[in-house]
This record gives sequence, structure tokens and C-alpha cells, in this order.
Amino acid sequence: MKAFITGINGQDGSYLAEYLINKNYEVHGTIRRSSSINTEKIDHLISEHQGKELFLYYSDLLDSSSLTNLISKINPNEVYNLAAQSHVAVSFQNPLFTTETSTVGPLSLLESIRNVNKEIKFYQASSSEMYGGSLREPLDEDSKFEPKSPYAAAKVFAFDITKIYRESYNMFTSNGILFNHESPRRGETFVTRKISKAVGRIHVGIQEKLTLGNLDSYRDWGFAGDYVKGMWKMLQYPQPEDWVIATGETYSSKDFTKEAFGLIGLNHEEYITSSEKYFRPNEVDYLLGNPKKALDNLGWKPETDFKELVKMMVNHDINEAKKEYTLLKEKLISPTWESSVDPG
Ligand code: NAP
Ligand code: G4F
Repeated sequence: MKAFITGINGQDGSYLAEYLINKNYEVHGTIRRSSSINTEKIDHLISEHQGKELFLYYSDLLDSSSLTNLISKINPNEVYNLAAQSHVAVSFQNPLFTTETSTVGPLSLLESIRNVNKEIKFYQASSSEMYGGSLREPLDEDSKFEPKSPYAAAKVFAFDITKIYRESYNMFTSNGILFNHESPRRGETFVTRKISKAVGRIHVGIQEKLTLGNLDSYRDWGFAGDYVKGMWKMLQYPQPEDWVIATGETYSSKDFTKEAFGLIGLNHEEYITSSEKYFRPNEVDYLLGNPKKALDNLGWKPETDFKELVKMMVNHDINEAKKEYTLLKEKLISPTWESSVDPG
């Protein structure tokens, strides 16, 4: 079996590639060219599998010709479209880039599949952000979308076009509506990783405080390694459908902070400040998913609970902070307390 993954060097791309290689897939993945090499999340796979089970290509979702060329050349069985500008706050700063990537990108992939080989199955990385967060109830596949950011509006288009190609051309195109999922490989400017990283650095004495934005929003947080299994299961189901993947529990950013600082025996309230600079123009207040359809029909279930997730991230970041501490002591790097390019 051959899989094609866009955004293979992102959080989910790295876990999915690992999962599929373990299932004996031949995995082909795209990376967006940047001035510095950006493959740290898949370096362990590259060293072991590149040129055998793993093949990497430079491609941007905005370059439809590169996508068509790759799909024709590889002729994969499954395409997983994971690439996106995935930071909600950044989508307010870069609305056109965010929108083009998440709309033209999936549409170009769908057109390529339609023209090259309609048997190729397609997974679209849809998001719980599409719901908008005003309803304080568990959200499922029938709940209404009310996007609150350029990111979420673009994801609604991608969701719709994925469904439209399914219905119009009889193609196997599925949407995974994934609620927030985190890991030690989470980007450092998402709230959970920002917290776990700060906890690690405070623990070893190279950071003093942590500035966050709105601490009162709730998210249904799961582990990315569990969620990529759901993606694969969706494409093995007899027919293409839309699926919610979530834990069914929700916690606030404040809860996450309390749990993370608690693991190193500190009271979060003494280390956290909340600054307007990290507030968004429009906030998604509350997200709680109802994954019943996936539990009943896909045989998928979340295997990592909230406390285990926080612990996994904090333990990882304590180790990272220890390495950073050593480099600082040897004056190989200079101290940065908090990143000046953190979008919040
Ligand atoms: P991520 O870590 O930010 O990875 C996104 C990937 O997309 C990165 O490899 C990124 O490359 C690439 N990318 C960005 N713009 C691109 C472009 N124009 N062309 C080609 N590649 C591009 O995100 P993630 O957490 O793995 O999420 C994977 C997907 O699931 C995303 O579509 C996200 O919107 C969606 N999603 C995520 C969650 C979540 O909680 N994690 C929940 C629901 C849906 P660079 O590294 O070069 O930027
Ligand atoms: O970690 P976040 O940036 O994730 P957000 O906005 O929920 O989006 C993530 O999950 C979506 C699924 O629902 C994905 F589609 C999307 O790609 C991404 O992976 O923020 C979580 C919450 C927000 O309410 C935010 O306002 O945390 C709040 N927050 C408070 N202080 C902060 C901060 N968020 C960030 N990033 N940085 C802060 O300092």
C-alpha cells in the first residue's frame, strides 16, 4: 500500500508516517521548502527509512502542478491532506495565505485525484474550530458550523468541497473532524506546548514566568499519536463519511496550566500572567466533542487521558530544558526567556 501525506514534517504528519510505516506502507510525503531545514519531527524516520519505505518531496499546497505531478508519479492508494497554516491566531495576521492553503490546497488535490485516478482515497484534516465554540454541549457530525476565524472559515470550505467531490464524482473522500490533539511534537506556540515548555524551563531555572492569553477557553484535548490511528481507520471503512475524533472531556487552559505546574510541585498562579497581547480578535470559548460514531463504527478510541497527556509533554520538555541548560552553561547558546515571535 502507498500513502501520500502533505505536511509530513508537522505534528500529525510525523505520527501518521510512523504509524503507516509500521503497517508496511510505502509512505510519500511533502515538505514545504524553508531557509532552514525543518525535519526534526521526522529525522528519526529519515535516518532509518528514507529511500526504502519513506520518500520525501518539496511541494507547496499552492503549487497545484507539483501536487498533480506527484500524484501521477506515485499513484498512491491513500492521500492524507494534513498541510495547512494551522495556527488560529496567525490566521488573523495572514488571512489570505491561511485561506489559500486550506482551500485551493485540498481542491487541487481533489482535482488531481479526479483526473489521475478516482480510486485514490482522500482524507481531509478538518477541525473542531469549524464549530465556533458557542454551544456548551458535546458536538458531533450533525452539529452546526459557525466559524470564528479565517482559519476556521477556510476549513469549512475544505470540509464542504471534500463532501461535494464525494457526492458529485463518487470518490472516496472523508473528513476527520478532529478536536485539539497535542504531543511532545506539538508546535511550540500552541498553548499546551507553550505551557509544558515553560514548565520544563522553570524547573531547571532558565525561565522565570509565563505569559499567556485567554485562560478561560475550554478544549477537548487528546494525544496526536492516538488521533492519527483514527485517520487511517476512516480510510479503511467501507464507505467515505465524516467523523468526529475527540476524547469527550474538556478542560480550560487554566486547568492545563495547573496540572502541568503541579507535576513539578509549583502553584501555577505564582508563575502565570495573562496579557491582552495574546488575546484573539474572536475567541472560540468552548469545545467538547462527542466521538460516539467513531467509537461505535471505527473501533477507534482515545488511549491517553488528559493527565497522561500533560505528564508526557512535561516530562519531554523537562528533558529538553536540561539539554538547553547544559548548552547555556557552556555558553553555546544565549538565553531567550520567551519567544518574541510568539503569536499567542
Ligand atoms: P502542524 O504541525 O502545523 O503541521 C502543518 C504542516 O503543514 C507542516 O508540515 C507545515 O509545514 C505544512 N504547511 C503549511 N503551509 C503549507 C503550504 N502552503 N504548503 C505545504 N505545506 C504547508 O499541524 P498539525 O497539528 O500536524 O495538524 C495537521 C492538520 O490537521 C492541519 O491541517 C491542521 O489544520 C489540522 N488540525 C489540527 C488539529 C490539532 O489539534 N493539531 C485539530 C484539527 C485539525 P511547515 O512546517 O513548513 O510550516
Ligand atoms: O493551542 P491553541 O493555539 O489552539 P486552537 O486555537 O484551539 O487551535 C488548535 O486546535 C484546532 C482544533 O480545534 C486546530 F484546528 C488548530 O489547527 C490548532 O491545532 O489555543 C487554544 C486556546 C485558545 O482559546 C487560545 O486563545 O488557548 C488559548 N490561549 C491562551 N493563551 C493561547 C495562549 N493560545 C496560544 N496559542 N498561545 C497562548 O499564549
